[in-house]
Amino acid sequence: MTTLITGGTVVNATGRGAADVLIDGETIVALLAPGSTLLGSDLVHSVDRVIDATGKYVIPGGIDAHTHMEMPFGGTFASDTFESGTTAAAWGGTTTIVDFVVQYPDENPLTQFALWQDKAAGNCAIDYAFHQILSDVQDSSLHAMDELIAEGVTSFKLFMAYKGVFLSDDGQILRAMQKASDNGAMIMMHAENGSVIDTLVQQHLARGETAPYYHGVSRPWQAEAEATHRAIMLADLTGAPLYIVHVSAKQAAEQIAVARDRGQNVFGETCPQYLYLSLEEHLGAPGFEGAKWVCSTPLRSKHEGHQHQMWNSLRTNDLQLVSTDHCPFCMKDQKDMGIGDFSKIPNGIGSVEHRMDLLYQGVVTGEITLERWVEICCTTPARMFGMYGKKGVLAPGADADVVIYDPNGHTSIGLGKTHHMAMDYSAWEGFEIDGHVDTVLSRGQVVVDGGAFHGRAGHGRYVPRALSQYLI
Ligand code: DUC
Ligand code: ZN
Ligand code: ZN
Repeated sequence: MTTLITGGTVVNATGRGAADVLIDGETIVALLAPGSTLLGSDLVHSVDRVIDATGKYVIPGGIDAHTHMEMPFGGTFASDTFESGTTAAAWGGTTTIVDFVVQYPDENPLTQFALWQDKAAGNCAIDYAFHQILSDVQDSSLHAMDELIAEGVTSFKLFMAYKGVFLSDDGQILRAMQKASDNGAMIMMHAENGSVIDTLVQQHLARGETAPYYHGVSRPWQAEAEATHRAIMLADLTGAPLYIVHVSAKQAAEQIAVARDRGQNVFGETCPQYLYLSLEEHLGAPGFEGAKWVCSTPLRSKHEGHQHQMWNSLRTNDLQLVSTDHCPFCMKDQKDMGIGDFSKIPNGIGSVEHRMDLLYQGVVTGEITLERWVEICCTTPARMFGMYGKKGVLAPGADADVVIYDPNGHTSIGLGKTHHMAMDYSAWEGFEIDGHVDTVLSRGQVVVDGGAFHGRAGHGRYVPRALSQYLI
């Protein structure tokens, strides 16, 4: 099957231009000047299928490098399965996810990896890869890191919070970092000071401050900035590369910038919720409504310049990419477990379907360029996590993961069910998007077109990843 996408403006991280994209089977074979002929024949009439992208942007498929489908967490499971979550991702122009294999203390990381492969196999509508969560790092976890790298899992998430669940202490973190500096793995860090947070949580609850708002207040920016600094110091000591996940505090972003200026291999992501949503307006919504936006790190105060700093850091490359931390829970029977005690609300927000649209708003409002949009949503995730070349770029030899984005289209994230995620609410209710995902191809297959879904569970393949292409 050959496909020609004609008439569009091709946008890569490196620039934009009028070009036609020629696809053979699953692979891009050429970017051509508009109207090109090949060996004398008119391409439009010799390919099997022509897709007209006139007036639209043609970009690499989005890569969401931080999702939690079916995650067992907070006494329940994230509500999106691999099938529903990857279908929703496709609707929103994301063609690859990197999900997290979960290992709780006493579980074997390799067994958990096999389990997650089983959960995902045959169920994904788009391609998928895995990071591995390591809790309570032990000798066995260190051995498993080498074996997992051979399986294409080249990044490991550690936690400085959630004591008794995920937390590793500084010595354990140090040992995992020493290992990573040997084998080239990327250490991903949930950087919040867990002990400080646990104490503040107990103090708020003892005062009867039980509403969702206090989730945010009990996880102050100082706890994030301090842990970020500590993680950076431990990485510096060991020489391990470090990637800070879900950065939300201005002061944490500043720590990353200082480390990078010193020449350290420290990277960071932020998420759409930290660019648009706030402690006061969302977590502080009346009654129990704020539970919709309970996630960690938490939404920050709108009065302290955090959102502004996130956009600045994305523009200046002090933060390199945007993932969602997609970890959806329904209000009914999930979030409502925390009525009367905010610490029992499962932590997470669902955004996998909206990331490309929400970040495109940064282009519309002048926060980032069109090319930077592609870079932070598609290209850098591929390079950061060892998939670039096949993923993250429109170029000969790359997988034909392509999004046709209409800058003149409109997307309403309305009240009620206007999304495809398995959630009974939307964290983005009421957002009006200037732009629209029109057509999505995953390895040459049209999976979304003209408001209809043409994909199928099982089309998505596991992507074994190389080491980060950001490192020498
Ligand atoms: N934060 C969340 O909000 N959910 C999943 C795990 C995490 O770190
Ligand atoms: Zn985390
Ligand atoms: Zn996460």
